[in-house]
Amino acid sequence: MQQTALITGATSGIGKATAQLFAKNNINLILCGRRIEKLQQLQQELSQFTKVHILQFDVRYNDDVKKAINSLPDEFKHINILINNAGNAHGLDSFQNGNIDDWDAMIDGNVKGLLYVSKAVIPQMVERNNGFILNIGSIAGKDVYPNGNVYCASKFAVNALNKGMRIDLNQHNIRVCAIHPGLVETEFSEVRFKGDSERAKTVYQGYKALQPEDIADIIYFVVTRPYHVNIEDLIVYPTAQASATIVNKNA
Ligand code: NDP
Ligand code: 8X3
Repeated sequence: MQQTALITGATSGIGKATAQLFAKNNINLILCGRRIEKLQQLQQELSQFTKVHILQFDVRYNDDVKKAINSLPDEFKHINILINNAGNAHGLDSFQNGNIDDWDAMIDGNVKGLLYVSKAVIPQMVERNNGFILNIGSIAGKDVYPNGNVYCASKFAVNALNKGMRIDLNQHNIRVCAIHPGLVETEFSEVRFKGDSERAKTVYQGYKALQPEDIADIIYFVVTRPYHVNIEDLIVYPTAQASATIVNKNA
């Protein structure tokens, strides 16, 4: 049967690479994000391979999330795979110097946004007794690093929600998985450092960081296992990274 995947944060990085790989494997796509022009470009690029529908909304606003998902045309209503990927870090400040707007953006986007989208999609999976939810966590959700405070807290929450979903959705035959990447070269650091490209570049200098396509490959592997196989939790580092704080920049 033709599968349909809804991917949040499809306008760049991991979400975009996943959309590209899914499209080439003939999975129908619902691509979500706030930047409409990026969604339109991707829709144009991928429509040669599969059916693509785009939804522009900000995951922080529950009414917008519900409206967008309720607006899906019939041929996209049946969602088999939900990729909860939208999220970012905002700032890298000590707790005492933290910025409340940054904290709100991370808690609202990375945690509440994931909840809102899941809440909008899960009922149909429960009804069908079938579905796959893949949550993008982070190594920041496994270990706290200096100045990571609220971003780490948001990803610890994703880790907990992944476990909670697994437990509660088990009776409904729904598969749930989290992937926790280390350093991936995307727009992530640009956003974290508020458009300071020079500072963002230094994060990925001196070693080979993971590329978004590396994570997309793993996502595709996980979602294409036979239905009785559920990979629960994967931590993926670049070879040069040993932990949240140890990166060998001289390899
Ligand atoms: P990018 O900045 O490249 O992509 C982030 C995506 O999330 C964009 O498509 C953005 O779309 C979307 N997004 C962010 N905030 C919102 C929002 N409020 N509403 C809707 N969409 C939103 O970064 P990555 O690809 O690296 O990040 C993807 C996920 O991977 C995130 O959850 C991140 O925390 C996680 N991660 C990243 C790692 C890394 O090193 N890069 C490592 C571990 C985890 P738009 O701006 O168009 O709305
Ligand atoms: C993104 C990876 O190490 O910047 O989640 O937190 S890190």
